[in-house]
Amino acid sequence: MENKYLEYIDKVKSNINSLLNDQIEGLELLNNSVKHHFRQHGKMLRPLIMLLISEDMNGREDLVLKFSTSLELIHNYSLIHDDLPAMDNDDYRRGNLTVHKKFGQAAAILTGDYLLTKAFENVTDINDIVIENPIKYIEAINELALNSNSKGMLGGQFKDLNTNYISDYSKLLSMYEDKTSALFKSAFKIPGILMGKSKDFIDGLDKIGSLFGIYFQIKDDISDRQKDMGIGKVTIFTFMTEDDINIKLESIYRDLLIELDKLELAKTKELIVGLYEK
Ligand code: GRG
Repeated sequence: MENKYLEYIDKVKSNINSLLNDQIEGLELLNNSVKHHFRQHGKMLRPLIMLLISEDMNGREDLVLKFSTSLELIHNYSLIHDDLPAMDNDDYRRGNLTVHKKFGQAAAILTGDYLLTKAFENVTDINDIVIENPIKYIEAINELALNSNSKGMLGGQFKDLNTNYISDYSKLLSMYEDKTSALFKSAFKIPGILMGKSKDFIDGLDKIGSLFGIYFQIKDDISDRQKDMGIGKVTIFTFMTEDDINIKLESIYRDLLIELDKLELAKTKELIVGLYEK
């Protein structure tokens, strides 16, 4: 991985470590569960994308670091909740026991809630930054909230629960767009919002987030195919043959690169090409 990427990832990790270091008497279980979950960080794709988009536009790294840290916290909350027995019921996450397996379901629910709330505590703690355009700053927070909530990730998870709803490919896409693309949309759009880019430009970033998330989710369906079949989960394989899925993926990827070129997002494009063409 390029040094610049590692540098960005290290900055987000160090932000996360210092933010989640509340030493409150009586909350040892919370400290332990957070420490356990973050023993292994993820790929940090969402913060990395946000920081590269900002670099492509000569945005302010300090502001975007704050938002990218919060975005990664929200992503981690969703994973902890998604692993619960009432959802995906997974015993392992990133090679370690899931939070509920190690500390129980109540601790896992509350740890997820803690990360979600901490994300908004972090972006609204403005002591360490200078905000030149408070309206745009609030719009960026709103974007993060919208993409996390019922018009975004949480809504997608509810659509996923509603098996009657996913009756065809377009409904599946609408669920993927919410469940998976929404947080990526935050990654692509927030730097543009903070910089006060035009509506057309932000719409372009939204489209890129949507395409990237769907591409990412279909790839995930392909790698989890056997596991998903075993539990009868509705995925893209429910509606399409493998050949058609590959054709679809290629066309989404082509469109994604075209949109990145249109907005001259060269460094972000380089990351994506590096991820999928190696
Ligand atoms: C909203 C209550 C509530 C729960 C959240 C929406 C949700 C439940 C979970 C979504 C998690 C999920 C399965 C998303 C699909 C996308 C996906 C494969 C995420 C994994 O993301 P990576 O690969 O993970 O970026 P790392 O480990 O690298 O951070």
